[in-house]
Amino acid sequence: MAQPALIPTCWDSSDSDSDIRADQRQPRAEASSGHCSQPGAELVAGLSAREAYISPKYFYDALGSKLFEAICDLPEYYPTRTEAAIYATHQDAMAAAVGTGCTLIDLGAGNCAKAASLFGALQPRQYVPVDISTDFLHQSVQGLQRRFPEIPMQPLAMDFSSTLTLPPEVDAQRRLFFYPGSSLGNFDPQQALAFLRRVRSALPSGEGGILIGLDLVKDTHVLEAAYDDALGVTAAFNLNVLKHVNELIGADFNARDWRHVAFYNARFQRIEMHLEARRDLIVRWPGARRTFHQGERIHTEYSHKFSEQDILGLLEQAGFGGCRMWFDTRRWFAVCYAQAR
Ligand code: AVI
Repeated sequence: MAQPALIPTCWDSSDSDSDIRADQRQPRAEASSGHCSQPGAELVAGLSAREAYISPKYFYDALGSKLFEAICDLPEYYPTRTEAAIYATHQDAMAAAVGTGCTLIDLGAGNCAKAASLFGALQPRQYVPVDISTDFLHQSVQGLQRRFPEIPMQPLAMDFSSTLTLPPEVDAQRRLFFYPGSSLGNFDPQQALAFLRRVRSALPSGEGGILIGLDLVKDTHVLEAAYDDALGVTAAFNLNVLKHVNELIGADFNARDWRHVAFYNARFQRIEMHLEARRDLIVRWPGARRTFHQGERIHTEYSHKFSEQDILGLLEQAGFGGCRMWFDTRRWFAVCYAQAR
């Protein structure tokens, strides 16, 4: 899920530098939604909130995208290779369920590798990789088009988390939305449902569907190791967001003052990632500053984990039916195909 570096445009500034007092702080907002149109305003709102937060979309500057690729290679981070094994093992059964000749719409395509691994089985009539990162997308598609000259490709650079209005170049027939990687888990449950409903409304009734990869609930030690690896790559990925925020809004975070915290919250079935202040400190950005006390945290990401029932319930509520699921041998990860009802 590569995302572009965002450019600071504006921030909510006060006339003078002032500490943010508890009674002035905003309520906790949904961490993974970009509900402010400007990154500066959104970041300042998050840093000024009573419980500070930074949306996980700010992980993905150039270095963050490389660190995420490195995470996918870590021995502890099982989701990427587990999902790939499910596609390798079950692609014929998936093609039998989906049928060949679909319009394959790949949400958050990145390097397009997961979708490409299914081209042989699915034989799509058109491939539509969608990603917010224009340069990365066009580079990936160029290489892919050379390997698969017979498949028409229509890359779309857009932020599909806010809209799924597709241009007329995207074939309306037999659309299959592909959403791998358990990225749905980075939304809050209500946002996840709203997102699936948007996907559903981009499909005509009774035609087309979604193929989605989701990480399953499992042993806490396995989950926590995946988000707190021995080499500290996930810690670097989390801390890198501070460097990116400094670039975006001119803040003066020092990554050395913060520690990576990741734990499984069983009540909400989610990994939570935070950055915790190592000492009392002040962070400044143009127009404001904030005191963080030792041990105070900035929330950076949720990664929800699902049961089979959660997946079926979510898809059902979003207007999908006829679900088929495939698993790896340990049942750590699920790939689900569901049709538009
Ligand atoms: C992109 N997303 C599905 C990853 C996840 O597992 O939630 C992001 C990630 N965060 C830390 N490690 C990986």
